[in-house]
Amino acid sequence: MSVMTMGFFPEIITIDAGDSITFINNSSEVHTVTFLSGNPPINPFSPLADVKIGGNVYNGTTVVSSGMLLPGQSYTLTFTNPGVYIYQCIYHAGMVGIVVVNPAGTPYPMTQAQYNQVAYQEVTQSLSNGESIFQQVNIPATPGPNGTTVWHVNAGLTTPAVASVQLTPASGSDVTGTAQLAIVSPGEMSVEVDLSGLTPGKTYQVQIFTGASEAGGRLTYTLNPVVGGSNGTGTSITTVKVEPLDPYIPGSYGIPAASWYVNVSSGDTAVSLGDVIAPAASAMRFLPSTLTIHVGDTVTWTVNAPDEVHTVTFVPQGMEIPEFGTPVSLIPAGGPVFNGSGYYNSGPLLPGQSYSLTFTVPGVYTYVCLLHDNMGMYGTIVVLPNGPVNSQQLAQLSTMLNQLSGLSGRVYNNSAQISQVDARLSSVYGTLSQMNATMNGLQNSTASQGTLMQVVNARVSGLQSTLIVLVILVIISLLLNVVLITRRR
Ligand SMILES: [Cu+2]
Repeated sequence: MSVMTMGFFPEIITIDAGDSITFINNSSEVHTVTFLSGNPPINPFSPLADVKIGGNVYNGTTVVSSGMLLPGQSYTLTFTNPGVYIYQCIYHAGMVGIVVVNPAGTPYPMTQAQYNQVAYQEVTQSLSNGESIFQQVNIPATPGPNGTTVWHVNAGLTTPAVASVQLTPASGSDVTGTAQLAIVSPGEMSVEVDLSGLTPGKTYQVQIFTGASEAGGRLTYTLNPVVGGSNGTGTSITTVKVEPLDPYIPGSYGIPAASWYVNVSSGDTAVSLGDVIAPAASAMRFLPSTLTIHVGDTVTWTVNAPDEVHTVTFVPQGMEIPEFGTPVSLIPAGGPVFNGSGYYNSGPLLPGQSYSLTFTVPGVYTYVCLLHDNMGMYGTIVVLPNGPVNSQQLAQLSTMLNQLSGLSGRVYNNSAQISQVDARLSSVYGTLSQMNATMNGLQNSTASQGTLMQVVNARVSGLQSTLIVLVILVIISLLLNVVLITRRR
């Protein structure tokens, strides 16, 4: 998989006090489900991020956290008190969701099936946004020293931090419109609000709250007001200062996937409002994935995603790819000049951070992200010699490229074989469970046969006693007959 989306789906869910929610990690990444309840954020790189905090009941005031949820794992929480609760994944800045808890007995706005539909739409939308990432890769190379070139590679890439919000009428008004949010530079967000159905000459306040439009929240940004024009429309554009999504990741500027809503009001009355839903999608790839350069050139990798951490790691032949988290994976190694062999590692690159290597030896070099190698996050640098390439060098190069494609072919074959084995195993499991079911059935039928036998036995013995009684009766009547016959004589 090359595109991954970051969010909780559905982004907003409304339940009643006493209800439970099961959060399932349906991804290849690790996540947490963490309710901070206004307490300070947890450092994603501290061990506290990985451990479960609190029980499985949330009263709205304490910190509860699932700890590290591996792919396929789930976490269930029961909500005891009405309120609007924001939760997040500690590892992925901006991965935020909302639970609205109404008093027990309040009718539900949606069924589970409807929420599933909303979740499907949100995921589909963000994944199709994600596909567009591959069209945006276009960073020009820049001149380096002594006639060399500095090339740029995106280590992962996320959809632009933008969100489009539909504003729907409230309090019986006719005011509709849209709000467009966009991070325009680190620390700056621009918001354009376009409204119609306004009273000409009237001034409307526009604000962003943290919470959910159906349940209220806390004022976060005040935007420029909108004045109704003669045709009932109006616009305002505001640039506001924003904080990083995660204070522990300074470059994490973005729009949270959920937890904001835009509120248009007249006096104290809300006349139009809408939730900001901005699930981001990331390409878990090095873009461009293959780059051809010349000896002496430099490659600079930059993490262009507010919510991801990657590494750029060259692992020499014969060495196993290190597991992320081990010291060898975390400590930068190799220095700034790549001489064609050996272990080179950027260490974890946070959002906005870069890593550069200058290549001095012609060759074909494959590198990997130690966190996302399981998703196929590999890249290749082809280093050509300077000056004209002779036919022998070209032949060597094509041999190396062939070997490389052979290797990747083998990897694909292996994974295909593994999935075949998986399929066979699951069919064996299926057969086993069928056999179990048959065995159970057999046992049941044996048991019922036993019961039948008992019934038959009981009947037979009943019949036997009846028969004995009958025989006795017959004997008695015979005797009586004999006696009568004897008397008649
Ligand atoms: Cu990565």
